[in-house]
Amino acid sequence: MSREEEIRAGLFDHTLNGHAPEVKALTEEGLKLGMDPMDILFKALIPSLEEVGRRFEKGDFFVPEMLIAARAMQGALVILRPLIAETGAQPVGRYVIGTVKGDIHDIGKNLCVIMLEGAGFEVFDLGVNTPPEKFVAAIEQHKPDVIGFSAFLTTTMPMFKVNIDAIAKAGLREKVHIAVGGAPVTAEYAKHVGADSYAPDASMATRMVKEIVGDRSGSSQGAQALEQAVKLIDETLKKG
Ligand code: B1M
Repeated sequence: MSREEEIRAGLFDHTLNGHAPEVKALTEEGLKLGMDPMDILFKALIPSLEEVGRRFEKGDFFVPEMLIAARAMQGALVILRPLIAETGAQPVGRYVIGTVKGDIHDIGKNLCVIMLEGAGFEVFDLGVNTPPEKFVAAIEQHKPDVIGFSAFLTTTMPMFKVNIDAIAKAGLREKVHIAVGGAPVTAEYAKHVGADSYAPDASMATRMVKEIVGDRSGSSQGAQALEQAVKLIDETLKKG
């Protein structure tokens, strides 16, 4: 096994077991060896978190285990994010995103942020548990091309409709494209609540939004990273 393979396996195991210092150290070592940040993300960290979810469903893991695994991964994301984000280029568009009220999951949303930044968007991240009025205020303040809502629980998905109604009530509905996503969300549900688009994952979300605002970034580093990410995600998903 090469050192790179050992690092991928180590990242998978240590994320699964919530060993944050080891995840951080291996991420740093991998980067020093020249490993691609996208490779670290999509071939080690995300598959590990998917395994966490499977174990939670089976009853082998409980909330504390999910939490420490997520924290361990977040530590790696902090290191990877600036490497994926594009620097210095003219933004291709503005994007406001947040996890809806009542929902504190943020890893999937953070991945969307990383990918969007990587593709050249100026992103305003409102964080988790975001109330409708905060989304409305962000549209008024930042005048984004797109606003994105993430929901990760079946119980918080109805907040999409509440947010959209609040945006309409503020007279802003025609001014912004509304995108939704998150693990339990479907295209049918998105349509049902009146969203403009739905994407199943961060790469698709980024691809769609680039089409919406028109890609003025050419073949920038960020755009190339995005294309690479799309390929890696597709591969990861195909493997299951
Ligand atoms: Co929670 N949790 N959790 N959890 N958690 C899930 C989501 C769950 C599926 C686990 C399970 O049962 N298998 C389940 C939800 C079931 C359901 O409603 N369908 C669940 C539950 C039940 C809960 C609690 C209720 C548990 C409890 O307390 N009894 C509780 C709720 C807390 C709350 O929010 N109010 C809870 C808590 C937590 C932790 C805090 C411990 C932790 C979150 C830590 C954090 O995020 N900082 C946690 C975790 C880690 C998970 C799992 C294991 C992993 C989530 C994750 O990060 N996935 C998750 C199980 C799983 O997903 N297999 C689970 C990886 C991430 C890359 O994927 O989030 O799908 P995902 O994001 C994707 C896409 O969804 C998409 O792009 C992302 C990247 O490709 N996407 C968009 C996301 N936003 C988008 C927006 C877009 C477009 C695409 O456009 C705008």
